[in-house]
Amino acid sequence: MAKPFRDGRPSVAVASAIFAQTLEMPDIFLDELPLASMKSGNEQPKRKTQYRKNCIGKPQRLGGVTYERGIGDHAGHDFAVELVYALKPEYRRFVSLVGVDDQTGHRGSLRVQVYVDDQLKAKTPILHGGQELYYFDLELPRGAKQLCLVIDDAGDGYDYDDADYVNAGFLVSVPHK
Ligand SMILES: [Ca+2]
Repeated sequence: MAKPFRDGRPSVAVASAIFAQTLEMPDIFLDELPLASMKSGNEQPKRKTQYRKNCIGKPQRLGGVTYERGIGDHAGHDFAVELVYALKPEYRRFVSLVGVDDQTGHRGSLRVQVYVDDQLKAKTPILHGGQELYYFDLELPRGAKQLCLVIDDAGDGYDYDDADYVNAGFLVSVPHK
């Protein structure tokens, strides 16, 4: 079984939801934290990030697996959607499984980038509905102030670009290696 890397490089892609079951759970979940800010172009007034649901308020499902914890959102039309979280000193790592929600019926395509204090730390390839998932596991630099998740439509329009971040959040201690 491959192990997710621990050193902050762009994360490994995973092909199977079974792999996801072996991943480390965060100590603090994104779905229990407030958004520090959000940028979503001119859709700002009507956009709403979903907590413990996909972007239309249904259970989050990736690769046939339903996840209880996570956030759901949607790529924007010709603009990137940015979700910003404030970091606390005790946060050591950010982890998240990312993919296109199963409700799209294998449609949709998107990319996710992770920035820490405006510096790109990790990014997915183009993720397609019903296909690959991606796992972020990155070290947070000491003193980092904010984490920003950026979703874009992968350049082909935003239809069915339903992004799930599941088992997503922060670990507050360094794991044994
Ligand atoms: Ca797309």
